[in-house]
Order: sequence, then C-alpha cells, then structure tokens
Amino acid sequence: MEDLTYRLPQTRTVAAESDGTNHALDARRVAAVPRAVTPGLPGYVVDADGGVLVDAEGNSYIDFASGIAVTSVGASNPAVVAAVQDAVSHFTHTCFMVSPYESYVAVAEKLNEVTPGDHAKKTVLLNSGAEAVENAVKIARAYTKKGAVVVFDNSYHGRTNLTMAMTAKYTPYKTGFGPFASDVYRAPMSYPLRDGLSGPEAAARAIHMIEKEVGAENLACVVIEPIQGEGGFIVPAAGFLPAIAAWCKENNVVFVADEIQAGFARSGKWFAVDYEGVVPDLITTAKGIAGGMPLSAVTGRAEIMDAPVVGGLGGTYGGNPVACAAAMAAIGQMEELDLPGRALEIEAIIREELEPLLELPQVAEVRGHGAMMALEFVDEDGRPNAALTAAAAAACKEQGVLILTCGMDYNVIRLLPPLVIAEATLREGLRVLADAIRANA
Ligand code: PLZ
Repeated sequence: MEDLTYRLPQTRTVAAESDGTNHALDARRVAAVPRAVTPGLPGYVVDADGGVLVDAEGNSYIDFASGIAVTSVGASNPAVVAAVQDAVSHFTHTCFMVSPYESYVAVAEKLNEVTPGDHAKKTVLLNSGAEAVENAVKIARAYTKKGAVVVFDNSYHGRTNLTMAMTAKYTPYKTGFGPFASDVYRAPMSYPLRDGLSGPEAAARAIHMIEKEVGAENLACVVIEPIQGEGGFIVPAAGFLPAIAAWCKENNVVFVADEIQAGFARSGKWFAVDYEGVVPDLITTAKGIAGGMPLSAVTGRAEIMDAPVVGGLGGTYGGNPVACAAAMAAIGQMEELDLPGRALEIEAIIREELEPLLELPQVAEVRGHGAMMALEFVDEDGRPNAALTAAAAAACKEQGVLILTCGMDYNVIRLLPPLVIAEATLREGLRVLADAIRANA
C-alpha cells in the first residue's frame, strides 16, 4: 500500500497512568449530557489525522471506526480543510432555497455522475443519513402514488420517527420511543452464514413475503442496505440484490439503495451495489461524502426525483455551502488517491492478518468488502457470542485501538479504518485485535 504523508505521528501510545483530564471531561459530560448519549472511548479527542485519534491526555489511538464510516479521507484531510476554510471565509450559510450558490449544484452534478447508471439523474442535498432516507421515501411515494415501504431484517436507517420504524433493532434505538410510523413492513434478509440460502432462494423468500403480506399495488419502495451496517456487516448472497431490484422494476416499485455506510469508496467500489451491477432507482448517501462535514443526499432517476411538487423538498441547512465545499474536496481526494483501490488493499491486509483466526471455533466468519470488514463470533454451541465480542473490543480500546461492534446480537466486530490509514498502522492495529481475540477466546 502506498505511503501517504501525515501531519500527526501515526503512532499508538497509551499512558500507563492517567493525569485525570479525560475523567474530568467525562464528569462534565455526565452532568451536562443525557445518559442516552454515551460515548465508547474514554478519551476526549483533541486532534485526528490519517489513521490516528489523539485525546486530551496525549494518548494516540489507532482509529478503526472513522467516526462510523465518515472520515474515509481522514479527519483533517488537507484538501478538505483548505476547501472548508475558503468557503467559510466567504459565507457560512444562505439557505439554498432562499439564495442559491454554485457548490450545491456542483455536488449534485458530481453525485449524478459518480452514482451507478448512465440514465438522467438529479440530486437533493440534506444534512443527515436519516433525513436522506426520509426524503427517499417521500420521493418514492410522490412518484408511485403508493404508501407502503418494505425494509429488511437487521436493517438500520436512522433515529427519526419514520427511520426508527424502518430500523430493525429495538434496543437501544426504539426503546420507549413509539408509536412508530405506519405502513412499514420487514422482509427476510439474505444472511448466508445463518440461512445457508443462495441469493435467488433468499430473494424468492423475501418476494413471497412482500407479495403476500404487502402487495405490489400498495408498495412505494423497497429500501435496502447493499451491505448491512449496524445490523452486522451482512453481505447478502450473490444474486439477492439483483433479484429484488428486478422484481421492483417489474412491479412499479422504487428500489432504494441505502449506501449511507457502504458508499463512497468504502467497499472497494464507488458504491456497494457495483459489486453486482445493480442500478438503484434512488440511492441515499451521507457519512463519507464530505470528509466529516454533515451532508447527505438522495440521487436518482430524474423522472422520480422530479415527482414531488415545486417546494416539496428542502430544509434550512440542506446542502450547506461549507459542507458542499468539503464534499467536492473529499470526492476529489477519493478520485486522486484512488481510494476504492486503497480500500481493496486494506481488505487484502485485513484478510491476511485476521483469516488465521478462523482456526478458532469462536470465529464463525471473516466477511465484507474493502474497508468494511467484520468478524462474527459464536460460542461452543454456535450461538452468538456477545461476551467474546465485547471483551475483545474492550481489550483493544485499553491498548489504544478503537474498535466498533455491531450486529442484532452484539456479536460482530466491524472494521472501518480511514481509507488513508498507513499500512504499518493498519497492521499494528490488526495484530492488537488478533491477540485480543485469542486472549479472550
Ligand atoms: N442508513 C445504512 O448506517 C447511520 C448510526 C449510529 P445518520 N449509521 C450509524 C447511531 O447509533 O446513530 C446510518 C446508516 C445507514 C442510515 C443511517 C443514518 O444516518 O447520519 O446517523 O442519520
């Protein structure tokens, strides 16, 4: 993997003794912030670059989280920093609906160009992933004049009321927050490790459920993560996505790919649907799109995107000019540094370092694409092993490697390093992880 240059030393250092700074900051958090927002890392970040995060006590952590798949180009990528500084020195905000500016249009043009398919496309810009998903559903309903929404087992689409209804996992995302939006139905997902079905078999099972329990004549859209993120980094069996997309096309149902976590070079392709040549009608993006600035988008077929009435889409901040400048710089970096290619190199290194762990009976699978890889853990009876997952992640954190878990059963470790991470840093973090798994297995 090619070496890049970094502003901060790409080292892992955790002091044996704390000077109390992080603890004091955490005491302020506990007093000022509701317990519902509880961070994973004990350290409070003061700087970040390349593959490392530095905390208020000077500890330097290897970052395998990227702020949940956001800082793909790095958390202080110089091109993004320069673009943000330039934009912010001219104007911070005007509201595109009130007084427009060029960078919004430039981001829309860029997304229309880089997303799958060569048909005419249009893009609306928003703030968060959940807001993009909400808008995709609004657009699909306006276009089809139908109301129902189909999502899948294990799916994650956000924390707003509609997207909570679309999200599978109850605790913690929905606990105490109902009633939820109606007309949302959950179809069985392809989960090769657990169901043993081929892609076409799993698709037939899902389509049967959709036809019998929802009815195509009522269905506005099917929304699916091409690689499920929070739900466990589940890669559907080959042929599943194409079969669902083909059924949607035959039945006047809008096929929406939620690429908020898997998109923008993360999977080793520009978009995860590219692995199977699937062209979604609508695609939602966020996270990696703007180098850490809040921005999201819905991109899709021009005739679908133009279905809502004039004034029907928008919001005060959607497509903020500073976030748009950051997006143009971040996407430029993905092209210039060939970050899809780098994600594939990261996958090869992860497989080389972690696949030997498959000899442990507790490691059921090493799976994923690109820099979106995961390990699923089981116990001696083949049941989900949340205890080992939590213990390994905690041991990593203690040793200066920030690891995220996921999965409906809390038994998956996921790896989401920045795509600009250095090879030596990546290997060092993976070896800490491998040792932590062996020590706790
Ligand atoms: N769709 C596929 O992964 C966000 C959220 C973590 P927002 N995933 C991380 C958490 O605990 O809140 C996500 C996603 C997919 C939609 C979203 C929602 O994106 O930007 O968090 O709203």
